[in-house]
Amino acid sequence: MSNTCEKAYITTPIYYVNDIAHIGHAYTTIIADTLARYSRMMGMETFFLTGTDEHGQKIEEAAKSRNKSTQAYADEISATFKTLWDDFDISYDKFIRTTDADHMKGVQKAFTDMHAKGDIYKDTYKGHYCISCETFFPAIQLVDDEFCPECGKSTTVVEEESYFFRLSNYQDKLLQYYEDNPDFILPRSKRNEVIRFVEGGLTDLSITRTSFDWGVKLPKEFNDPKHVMYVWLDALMNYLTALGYGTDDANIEQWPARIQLIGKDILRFHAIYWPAFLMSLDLPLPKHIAAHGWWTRDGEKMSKSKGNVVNPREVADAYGLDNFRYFMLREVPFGGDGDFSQKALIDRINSDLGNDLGNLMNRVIGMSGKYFDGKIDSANVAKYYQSELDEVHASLNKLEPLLFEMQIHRYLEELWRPLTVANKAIDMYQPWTLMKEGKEEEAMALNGLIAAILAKVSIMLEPVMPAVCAKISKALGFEINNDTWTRMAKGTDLLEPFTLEKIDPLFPRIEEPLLEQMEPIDKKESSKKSEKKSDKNEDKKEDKNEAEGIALIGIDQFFQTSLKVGTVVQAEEVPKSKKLLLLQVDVGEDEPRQVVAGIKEWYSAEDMLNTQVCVVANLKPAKLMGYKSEGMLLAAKDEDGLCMVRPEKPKTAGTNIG
Ligand code: ME8
Repeated sequence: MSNTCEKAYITTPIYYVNDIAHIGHAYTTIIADTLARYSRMMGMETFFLTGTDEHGQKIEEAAKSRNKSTQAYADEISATFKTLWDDFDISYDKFIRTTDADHMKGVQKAFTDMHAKGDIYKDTYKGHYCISCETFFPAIQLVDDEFCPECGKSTTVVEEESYFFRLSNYQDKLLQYYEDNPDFILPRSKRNEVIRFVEGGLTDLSITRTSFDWGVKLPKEFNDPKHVMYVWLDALMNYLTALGYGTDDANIEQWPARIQLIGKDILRFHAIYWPAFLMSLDLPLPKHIAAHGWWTRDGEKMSKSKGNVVNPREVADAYGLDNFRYFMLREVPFGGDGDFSQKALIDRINSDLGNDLGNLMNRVIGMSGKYFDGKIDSANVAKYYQSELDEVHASLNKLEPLLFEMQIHRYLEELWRPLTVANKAIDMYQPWTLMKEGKEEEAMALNGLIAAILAKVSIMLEPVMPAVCAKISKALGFEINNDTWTRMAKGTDLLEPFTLEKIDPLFPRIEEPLLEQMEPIDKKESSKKSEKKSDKNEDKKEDKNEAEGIALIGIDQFFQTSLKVGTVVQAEEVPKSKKLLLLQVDVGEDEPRQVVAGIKEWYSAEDMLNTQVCVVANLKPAKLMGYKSEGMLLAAKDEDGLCMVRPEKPKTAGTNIG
């Protein structure tokens, strides 16, 4: 029985077929799969879309370099994605390919409709094009006048006749939309980036190419056969054509999407171009565009040339698919970057899964087997353990919003609380003591409590770890479905009396990395090796840093921090605070930033006014004593007190430091 009939259309990006899938692709797909599974469990009409993006120069060139026809090459790589998702039991409802005939028809219809609306015109385009990113960049954005600012590869100058989409017409409408729908872009920290970009001014978008022909042709009525569609127009439209847009409209009522998952690399396309296209087509916008962060491997960017790309199939085969899913979703706050290492994965498996969940299952199997022939009866749980039940239900009630606000790591964190309650209850009430004291009813109720907690947790964990949770629920004599979700996870029902089935340990302990060739260079190893280096000074420096606990970072990690010169244009005390000053700091933007600084013990508001400071300008905003703080000031503090770090000579507000 379903208690809701809302629709949930959930999408992943469609992946380029220029390469096979790695853990980044698996991450996006696993998050989407988790959301789709949860939506189905709660009775929503769910449609989950994934697929492959197969047009464009990049694919044409990848095929050529392998001496294959472009279509044959696209077929081959697309199939590797599909097989991987099938082997991973990804619960997609449709796998779309942009070479599907229906998709191409839909893209042509969109082109015709946008043109009829007056949003498409023909002109000449001259610009620097990056084939790898399939994007034009203005000259000022290029690195050393030539290289792509996104991927660093060489760009080519392209001058060609092109059709343009009037993106500039949508600048105000987009800004209004972001303002009216603060949750459109998740996480919210990413929203500001997009707003700033749009505020910077949108130029019209070139949406056709004549320099190659592996793409969707213009509709016949345009009589312009040398043009093919820009891959991003083609690709973004997949979210609509998958529902039948432009052909049979079979599932079109699924639109708008509830959540469109993407990596942060393609946020601009999804949060600016895509809504503008939809506005032009008079269609509603998706509820959320959710952008996750980037996975690295042992701290380094993954790339084929470095040979450090993590193959998701290899990891899942070695460590278990569900364990891999849990690790990816638990390890990184959504939106943040994550690092893959076998050590981190093993820690999660042994600790969260083995110690907390698996061990609890073993304990309840052991206790019920020893004292009650495996029988479990929940009749008296509430009589003896109401406060534990209340605690468990309070945690469970917090979960659902966390999932749909894309705080999946917090969802899992909160879901672990009931397990702590259960483990604590066993330690505190000690079933063996209860039995010795002849309190059988109480001991049985304790078993009932533990089994019920395991059942409730397994229901809510099922979307993340479907196979493991199926094993748990089978052992506990129930099935995970909309009915049990409603009664036991959302509601307070406990398990019907049942006989516990013995199962093998769910998470055998892992003592060492299971994938030899993936073994990261161990720190000790690297310092051993470095002893052999002739440059001993270099070694000493490294050793010193390590001894002082200073982690070494690469220059690109340093440049992830935006440091700017700021001028304090207003300063006052935060009422009732001994430590805080409220500053307005000009960092060269339209408006000064508000910064709450804990410096009042050393600087008065007057001291700070009209002085220059160094500001960390890309920190997530935080609230301090109810005041929003949009940056941090650099200062140095020792036993003599604190002093601000300032430019030696006055500098224009907003000047970059680095
Ligand atoms: O961009 N960490 O396709 P793509 C995390 N075809 N996620 C990663 C990742 C990493 N290291 N590497 C890739 C395209 N991803 C277009 C999309 S949609 C209309 C068209 C994930 O094959 C992440 O989701 O380059 C990213 O957005 C996606 O793969 C890009 O896949």
